[in-house]
Amino acid sequence: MTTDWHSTACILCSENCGIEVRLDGGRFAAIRGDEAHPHSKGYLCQKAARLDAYQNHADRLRNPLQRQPDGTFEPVDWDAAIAHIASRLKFLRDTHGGRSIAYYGGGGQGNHLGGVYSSALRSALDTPYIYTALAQEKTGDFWVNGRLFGKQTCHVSADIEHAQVVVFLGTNPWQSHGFPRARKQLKAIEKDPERTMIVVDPRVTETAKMADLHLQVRPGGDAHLLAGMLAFIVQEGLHDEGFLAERCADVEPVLAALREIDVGYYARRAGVRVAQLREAARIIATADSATVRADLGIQQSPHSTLNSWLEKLLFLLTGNFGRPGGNVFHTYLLPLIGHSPEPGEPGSVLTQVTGMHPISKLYPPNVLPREIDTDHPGRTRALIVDSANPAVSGADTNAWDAALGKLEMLVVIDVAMTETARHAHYVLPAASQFEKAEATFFNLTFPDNPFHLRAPILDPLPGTLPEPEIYRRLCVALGAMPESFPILERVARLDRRARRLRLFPNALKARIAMEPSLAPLASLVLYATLGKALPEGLQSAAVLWTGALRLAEKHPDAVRRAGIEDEGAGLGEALFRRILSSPSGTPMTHHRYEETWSFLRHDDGRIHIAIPELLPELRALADDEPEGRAPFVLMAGERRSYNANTIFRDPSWRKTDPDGALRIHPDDADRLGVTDGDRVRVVTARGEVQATVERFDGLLPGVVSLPHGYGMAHPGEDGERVEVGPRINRLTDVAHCDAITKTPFHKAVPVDVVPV
Ligand SMILES: Nc1nc2c(c(=O)[nH]1)N[C@H]1C(S)=C(S)[C@@H](COP(=O)(O)OP(=O)(O)OC[C@H]3O[C@@H](n4cnc5c(=O)[nH]c(N)nc54)[C@H](O)[C@@H]3O)O[C@H]1N2
Ligand SMILES: Nc1nc2c(c(=O)[nH]1)N[C@H]1C(S)=C(S)[C@@H](COP(=O)(O)OP(=O)(O)OC[C@H]3O[C@@H](n4cnc5c(=O)[nH]c(N)nc54)[C@H](O)[C@@H]3O)O[C@H]1N2
Ligand code: SF4
Ligand SMILES: [Mo]
Repeated sequence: MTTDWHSTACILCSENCGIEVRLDGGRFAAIRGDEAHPHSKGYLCQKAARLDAYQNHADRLRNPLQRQPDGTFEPVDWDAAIAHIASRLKFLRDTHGGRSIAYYGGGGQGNHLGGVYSSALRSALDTPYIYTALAQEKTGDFWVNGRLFGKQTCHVSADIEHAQVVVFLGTNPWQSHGFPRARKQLKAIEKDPERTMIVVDPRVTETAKMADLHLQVRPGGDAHLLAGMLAFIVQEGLHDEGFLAERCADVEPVLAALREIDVGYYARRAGVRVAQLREAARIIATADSATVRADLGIQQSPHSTLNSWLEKLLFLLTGNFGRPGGNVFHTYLLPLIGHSPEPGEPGSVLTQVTGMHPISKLYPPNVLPREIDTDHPGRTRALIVDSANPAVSGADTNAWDAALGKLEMLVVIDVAMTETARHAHYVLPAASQFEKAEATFFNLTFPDNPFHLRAPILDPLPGTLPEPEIYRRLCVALGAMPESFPILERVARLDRRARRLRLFPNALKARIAMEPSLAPLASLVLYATLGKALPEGLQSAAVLWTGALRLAEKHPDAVRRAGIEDEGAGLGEALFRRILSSPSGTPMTHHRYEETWSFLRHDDGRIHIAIPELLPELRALADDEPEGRAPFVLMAGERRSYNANTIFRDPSWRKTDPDGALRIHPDDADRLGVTDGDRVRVVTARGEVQATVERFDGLLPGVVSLPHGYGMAHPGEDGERVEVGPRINRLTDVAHCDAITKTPFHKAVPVDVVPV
């Protein structure tokens, strides 16, 4: 065992807390929080201790695999696999057009560095289609941001640390986190008599138990609740007229719609007492500062996109934006998302079968099974999946299984043999996130925003490759780029030796001017040139250079305030060097609050409060009926102590809840004649799963809950693969989703529960 501690990060949720690992051969002998990490400062939750179950388990991939006619997989060498995949994709592109090919994923909770290079592959394949999990949860939020602030990249986060009042809307940060050192911050708010926590959740969650005020909304009732709160604020004159006049446009249509609302009726429809609704609204509107943090509870439930708008109106109408303890914009080194024009505007490419438009450049997983499983000549015929497992995580497993089976070419790039990989023609083994350079782009904080480039702490498992190298080889085999760039490589090495990139930028420009088809592949050109001149193991960091230059150019003062010093273009270089030499991460920007206004992208510099497409849906709430009565409403996908998306596949990592229990109200359990440990069938029109009962009095009667992150198959002791826990998307239906974004309504699935 080595006694050295190696700096890296936990990869199990968007926080990517800094960790230090002590190794014993290839195993993680000990893990502790990294005090030097600018974001997490030593903080960890219980899941990080189990990371060895990600790094070392029976289903790690060690070879490219090719599916045989009988459905088994045989190892093939990398060159043969790359050559065959490229020739097949080239054939499909040249015969049916690039739009017959789609890409899915590109990064999970912490591995976003490789995905950046995938844009080069998409460009070589001539496809605009990128599907990701983000487009089944956050695109409603992004779309609303585009309307309010001018661009879908104007992402908003919550300044929880400095807020007097914090509102958690459909999120349980005690389990899911979603902001730095979540449990510590929750405890600090709970203890402080000057601060108030408001939780909106149909369930008595760990977070709700700490709240000053818990609004136990009925599932799917948030649009009524939020509209009711906003209406109360406007009708009582508690909205911030000064802020609206100074900073906003199109205010009147929104105020007019809110003035019409019967607050008492909306409270009843939401399932909360009107006095409680009023109290919550009054606290938010009269606080020194208030911030709203929302997540899946309002995003993956009925009225998803409308909910995202109303959620933002809550902090906008009360003036809690762009100031300490409110909601704020933030910087990024490289953006996770882009901006898509509206359907019909130039540059918007619809999907060919369902006619779906992109939001933030992303296409929603909910339409993909229908894009594949059809005779339509424009159907998707080939799919490349990287870092995702839609056969488990996509809504409607039956639809996915059928669609994946129809593809003419499915390539899965993963560290493990997944349920999606089982359908693949080729499975390509990636080095794990501890065996290559990695980074998260989930850096969403303001006024301080850090960045953490992680160096590999282990050699790649023999037979595996990092994703940028896989993409480079595919692009070379497709004939889209040369195998090497000898001159650029030499220039990069010389420059790096002189510690400053003097000649390289112009040499790169000249090379691309000579061969303009390389421009969209610039990330891979950087990888193949500058990357080789970077310190050992950090080749994939090459693309961060452009991010650092751009960030320093856009926000020079904020970069300097983060402690990075140099002049002109040198500032970006200095930031890049700082990133390369900070194993525990580094601050990258420090802003002043008044500077948030410079992030706004509307030409008039104002927030455009009204969203014409959503006003009718807001008005229609007045006579909107709850969805049809099934015996139960299932919240399909709770975050608990021992789930972490589908990242951990080996079930031995769990200390509790080994098979992902169905939580059910005791009265309902009694009525069904079941008790703790009994097995039940959960049934919908799309399928069924079995689950173990856990009586849970924190649920409303008639509402049941199953966890996310179960149902993956893992080899048992006899080598036989066994599915562990409920594979909940057997129950969900691709069609049960938001009209604008196609985000699934996972939090309100009508089900029946039947004793076994
Ligand atoms: N432990 C753990 N943490 C995780 C993950 C994980 O798998 N495990 N996954 C990560 C990912 S990818 C994400 S996106 C986040 C998600 O993080 P969260 O959104 O916080 O997690 P969930 O538990 O899915 O849902 C949050 C809450 O919504 C409530 N809810 C259900 N229906 C409704 C409703 O109609 N209205 C309201 N207001 N609330 C409702 C649920 O009771 C639940 O407490 O978590 C991240 N963190
Ligand atoms: N019913 C229901 N469905 C849901 C949810 C829900 O609440 N309810 N939650 C949804 C949400 S919010 C999300 S974000 C999605 C998440 O679902 P997905 O987008 O499918 O992502 P993950 O489950 O994180 O899967 C990550 C995959 O990446 C692989 N991986 C890990 N490290 C690496 C690496 O370094 N390289 C490569 N190439 N692969 C790697 C893992 O082995 C795993 O197969 O699930 C969604 N599905
Ligand atoms: S799961 Fe999330 S909060 Fe917990 S240690 Fe890992 S990154 Fe941090
Ligand atoms: Mo997510």
